[in-house]
Amino acid sequence: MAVTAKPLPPEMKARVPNNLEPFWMPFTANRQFKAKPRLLVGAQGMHYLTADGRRVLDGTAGLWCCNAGHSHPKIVAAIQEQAAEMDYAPAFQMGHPKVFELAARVAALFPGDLDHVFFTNSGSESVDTALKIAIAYHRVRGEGTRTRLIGRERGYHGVGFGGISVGGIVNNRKFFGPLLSGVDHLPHTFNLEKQAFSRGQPEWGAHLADELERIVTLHDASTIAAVIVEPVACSTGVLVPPKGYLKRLRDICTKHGILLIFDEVITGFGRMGTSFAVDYFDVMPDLVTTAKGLTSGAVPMGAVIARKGIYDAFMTGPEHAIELFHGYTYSGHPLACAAGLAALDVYAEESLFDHARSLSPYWEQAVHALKGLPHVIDLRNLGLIAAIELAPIAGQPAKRAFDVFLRAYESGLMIRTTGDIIALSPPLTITKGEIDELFGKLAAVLKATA
Ligand code: PXG
Repeated sequence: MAVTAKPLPPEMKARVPNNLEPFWMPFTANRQFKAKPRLLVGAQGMHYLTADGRRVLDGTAGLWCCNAGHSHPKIVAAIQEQAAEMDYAPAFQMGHPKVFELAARVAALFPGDLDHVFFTNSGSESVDTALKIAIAYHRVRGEGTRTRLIGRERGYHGVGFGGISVGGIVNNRKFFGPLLSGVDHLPHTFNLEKQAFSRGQPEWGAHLADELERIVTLHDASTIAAVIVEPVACSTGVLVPPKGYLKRLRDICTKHGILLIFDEVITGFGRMGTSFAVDYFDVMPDLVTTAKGLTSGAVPMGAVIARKGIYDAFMTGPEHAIELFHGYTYSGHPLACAAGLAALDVYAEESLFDHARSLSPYWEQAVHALKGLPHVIDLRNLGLIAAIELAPIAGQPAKRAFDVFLRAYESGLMIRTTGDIIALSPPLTITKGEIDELFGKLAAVLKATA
């Protein structure tokens, strides 16, 4: 489909800034961007509208977050109404109805006794919150020696000091000093030789969970508070867990009294075709971190979901005493709660998680049809997530994928890249026709890329 440049309506033109310098852009090549900006001025459903008047198909749900599609009228109305009714309510020692309602609705989406919900404003805050809860949980139960945290290589858990400490991305770590002490890492689960072009979960690699036994032997279980992993490691290029791997991690954690934290900031709220990866893999963690899809990206919000036993362990001592010394000014912000409630309504009313599940075989076919195209050395998929790994240009890592990103954007398609890996994660509202369009555009760009 040709992308035609339409003149922008005057009210949108007025929004295009004339000075790009003051804004220090996050995780962005600032100088490249400011020399050739890519400004988005509108979003509707599956598309962005660019400042030069083009419609761009959103292959990434913003940054893996706009699961209900953009500017959904129901979510928009809920935010507008809430802003007019009550802008803010103190988060400490006060409450408002919607925060309790949203907590109950979120908890109801989880199986078993994942019953209690602590609100944050981002995935990074959710991760720091979960790590702190894990350490404090052991302490309030009289096991204060359990302070170590175990993450995983190639894990992404946001950018707080906790998240980068347990995370496994060298560039996110090496500039920022010694980080948290007492952290160790599991090996990541990706092996190109053994897993290339796996459809869904790879057969090879469950044994890598046993590395946790080695770490426990090294440090002793009595020093370890928690293990945190993304059920599917998304940001570092969609590393799909080998069959049986997560269950094995669960068993080892249980055996040693270690809490298991699933970071579901991306995998939550339908991305896998189930409510959460917890359901998809049928593995029960002790804590779950979420954000992004909780409000369909419309207002910043995160949440940590804790099993009943964890919450209950804190509910001791005098009744007037604060049980957990942690929280944010904007925990459970009314606008975020309104957006969250509306997003959950939309997910249910439009059966978006089921829609994602029923589309995922079609998605898988479309992903793997790219096999044989120039530079493609691996294809990976699960739920409505995919990665296309490209061979790097010799001596210029990440350059080829970035070129593909720029060309795709010019051709009317938004993708994400990390290193030489392209990641895709469209809004869950995508149709078969739009999947065809997405992969058609991407294939054309790959063919045209040196
Ligand atoms: N945990 C996980 C698993 C994430 O994916 C965070 C925590 C941090 O969330 P906040 O809201 O603090 O950013 C994330 C965020 C990408 C990309 O393109 C991924 C994220 C954020 C931005 C870009 O892979 N993941």
